[in-house]
Amino acid sequence: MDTASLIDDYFMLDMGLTPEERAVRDTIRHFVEVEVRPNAGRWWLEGVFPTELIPRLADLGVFGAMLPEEYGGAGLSAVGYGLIMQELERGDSGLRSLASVQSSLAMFAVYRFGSESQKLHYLPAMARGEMIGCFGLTEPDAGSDPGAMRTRALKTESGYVISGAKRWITNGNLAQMAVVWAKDDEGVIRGFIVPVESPGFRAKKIETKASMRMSVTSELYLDDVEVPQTALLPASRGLGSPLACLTQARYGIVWGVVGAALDCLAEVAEYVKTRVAFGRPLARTQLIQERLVDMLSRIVAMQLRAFQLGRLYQAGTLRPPQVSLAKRDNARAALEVARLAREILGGNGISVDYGPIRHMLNLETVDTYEGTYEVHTLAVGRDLLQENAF
Ligand code: TGC
Ligand code: FAD
Repeated sequence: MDTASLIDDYFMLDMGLTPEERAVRDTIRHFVEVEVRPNAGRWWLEGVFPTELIPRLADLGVFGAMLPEEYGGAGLSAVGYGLIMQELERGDSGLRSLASVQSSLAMFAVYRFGSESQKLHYLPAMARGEMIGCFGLTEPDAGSDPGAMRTRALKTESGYVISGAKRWITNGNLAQMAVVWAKDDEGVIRGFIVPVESPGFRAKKIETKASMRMSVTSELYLDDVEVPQTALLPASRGLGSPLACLTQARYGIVWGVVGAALDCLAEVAEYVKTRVAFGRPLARTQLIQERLVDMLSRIVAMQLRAFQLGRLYQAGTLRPPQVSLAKRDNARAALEVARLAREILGGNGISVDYGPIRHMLNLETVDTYEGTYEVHTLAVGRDLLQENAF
């Protein structure tokens, strides 16, 4: 077997996939290889998301892939969805982020907590990529502890008036609709669908990022935004509602980061075969081999976690703390793989002509968002010991 095939599937997990899962993975992989990888470095440096990819991603069935067909989804398995995330993140974490937020956060929030008319109005249009969503939970002063949010949705005769600010919101300036989490008059967290053209709503792109540069990240300002009663996601109630959405997105991240790590290892494995130092290729050097094997070992562990999580998801037995442990460990392992890859590339490693520095800087975000390493450590600690140490 060639090096590239060995890297992709050292433990032959492919044999556990259905023909549909393999087909979806291969289709997205081809798309990313041809349309994304050659341009990713440039897009990342320019700090733009190539919006022309959105209809292409929709045509490939990426958005809401797990949702039922009546809502525009493909009814894909959890493993199939995970493989889509893996292949997108092989291209760039920012590409996977756009898809994660659209599918697992915005669409999932409507699917899980919305009324039937909200589902029929939003989900098919979002699956077609005609409408992009964002998910406003984090605030300038409430990130790890979203229960401390200050955004308020006060009841009026005809609906609600929402005031507050959200920060670090993926897709904020690309979106046509925002799922905004706010406390009602009783202090209970509820979800609202806010069209971005609503008077008083403003999104401002954050321009200073040295990570996730291909992803659009924004601040949202809501200055007395009036929304009708029909904007409320009626089944949302309490912090558990946004957290249920996060579990979906974290599941996707567990798979996604495998793609970034695979891309890093594949690139350096080819590089060391031809890069000569001290009269021989780096590949014939023990310390270099050890590093590559360490990277492979981390990737295999990441893949095993992702596959088993997918099986638990499909069996209906997945518990949020299991997702926490896998998100924590896969994001950190991918970051370590990317750092090793960058190092092995030497001076070339700091150029976006090669993938690892871009993946490495992106993965600093992935390690932080959707719950930091520490937050997930404490979530698992609480599960293990039944003691809350937050
Ligand atoms: P806690 O008492 O634990 O929970 C409150 C209620 O929620 C339930 N719950 C969950 N439900 C579903 N999934 C989960 N993962 C859940 N975790 C908890 C829980 O059972 C409880 O329900 P009930 O009925 O008893 O009320 O709440 P806490 O205040 O102690 O907080 C727990 C903590 C710290 C783990 C939570 O606040 C947390 O996860 N913080 C991290 C915040 C975070 O991850 N933010 C992410 C923002 S979105 C984002 O980053 C998008 S990036 C996307 C991209 O670009 O790809
Ligand atoms: P803080 O909560 O201020 O934490 C700072 C540090 O303190 C962290 O290291 C943390 O682990 C540590 N810490 C906090 N509490 C404890 C404790 N009890 N014990 C030990 N250590 C602790 N949010 C959204 O709602 N929607 C999005 O679409 C979105 N997209 C994002 C995109 C990007 C590029 C980024 C960077 C963030 C995004 N986020 C989004 C926000 C993200 O989820 C938060 O940044 C993250 O949850 C951490 O919150 P914080 O930045 O406020 O850090």
